[in-house]
Amino acid sequence: AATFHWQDPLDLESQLSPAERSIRDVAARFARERLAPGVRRAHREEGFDPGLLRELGALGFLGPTLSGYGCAGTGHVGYGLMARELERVDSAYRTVLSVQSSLVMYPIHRFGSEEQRARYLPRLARGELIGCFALTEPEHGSDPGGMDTRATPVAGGYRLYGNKTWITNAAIADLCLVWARVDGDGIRGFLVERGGQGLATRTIEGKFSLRASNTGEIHLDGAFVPEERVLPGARGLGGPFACLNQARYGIAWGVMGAAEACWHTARDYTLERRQFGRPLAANQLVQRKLADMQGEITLGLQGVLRLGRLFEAGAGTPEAVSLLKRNNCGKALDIARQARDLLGANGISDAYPVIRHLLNLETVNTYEGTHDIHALILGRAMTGIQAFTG
Ligand code: TGC
Ligand code: FAD
Repeated sequence: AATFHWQDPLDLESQLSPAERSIRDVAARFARERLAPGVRRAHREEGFDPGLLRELGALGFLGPTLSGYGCAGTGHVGYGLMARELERVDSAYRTVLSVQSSLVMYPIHRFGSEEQRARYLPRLARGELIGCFALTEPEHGSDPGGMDTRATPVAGGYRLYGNKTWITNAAIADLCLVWARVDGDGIRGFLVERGGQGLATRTIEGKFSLRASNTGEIHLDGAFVPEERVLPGARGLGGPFACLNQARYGIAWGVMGAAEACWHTARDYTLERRQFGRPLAANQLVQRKLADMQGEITLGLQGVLRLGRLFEAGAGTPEAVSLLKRNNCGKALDIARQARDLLGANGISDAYPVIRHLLNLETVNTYEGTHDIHALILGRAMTGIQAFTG
């Protein structure tokens, strides 16, 4: 007779190939042994160790779905499984994976020249170079199409003027992919190497969320970018949005890992903790909350698995990505809030991972398109009416 596993009610495990299970096992072990022991301190001290990139690179986790140039060439489901395991420890670690792989390596692979690919991808894949993706500006978050950053043509290239903010890895990146407007030529992607004049970065301090990740500002005051450092294949907003499709897909997997960590913690805690002479888990209200978590996580995982298979068949769509980025982030945030409640006072202590996940998920629900922006993307696809601008 078939056996019911409470952690995996629809048997996700049997839907993975042996190669995918082995990627998952490597990621889970790395997350458990290398990341988990230091995460509380990293969160408290807002610490990020750039050496982590080299370790991820050594595992073949950077740009994993890309082929050639030292990239592993795994499938989309394998990438999703990595994201889930890293985010089971902390969203900051999955963020590193997303930015380097989907937002920096992917555009160079897809839109870059052969010279750009050869120059950057192998070192990015090994984690020797750290990249960042600079789209958001102080006055343009959800509407990047209104960006103010300009690239002015000069002899041999361009000079960049403008400010980017809320950029993951800004202050530690060796290579910044800056999206800027060229008058008469639309939005283009510029590979800005650190070290030149006119580029300054600053860490944003005092975040209550994603504290184990570096987030910063980029100030461009005439930074020179030679013509050969402009991505030749990207024109218009379709360039950055193509990268976001990849990253949002990984996020939809990743947040399920954070949600699972909260669910399992809440289950263990309510089995152990006794009030009114019996375990908290003996109360119907508590069991209902645990069942809600189990249901949403199980469905969310099946959703991203299906989307990964669609991508692998060349049939993934941006709208399907929006559906699962939105659903899974929103559900993960709800689950973290419920889990925090079930832990009572202990729920606000970093002796347990729940409050950290809850705080992190507030960011993840916002970046890469907020929950409501994804609703509007889906609303437009359903009705044919765009409601972004009223
Ligand atoms: P819209 O008119 O819809 O489109 C403009 C052009 O872009 C194309 N396009 C897409 N192409 C590929 N994939 C997609 N998902 C695409 N969405 C749009 C579209 O076909 C069009 O092309 P063309 O050739 O016709 O010009 O543009 P809009 O200005 O109306 O934008 C609509 C909206 C609101 C959906 C869009 O601006 C949006 O998604 N806003 C959210 C902004 C966002 O997600 N920012 C993320 C910044 S990066 C980040 O947060 C990293 S966090 C770190 C981590 O990931 O871990
Ligand atoms: P706003 O766009 O000002 O939105 C504020 C509120 O208004 C939201 O609730 C939104 O849903 C709502 N809203 C906006 N427009 C509408 C509308 N038309 N209808 C209804 N509601 C609307 N960006 C990068 O480019 N690169 C990065 O690496 C990066 N990393 C990040 C890391 C962190 C820790 C954080 C917090 C953000 C990061 N971001 C990054 C920025 C992120 O993508 C933006 O914060 C996000 O796109 C939202 O933009 P905003 O913060 O300006 O909010």
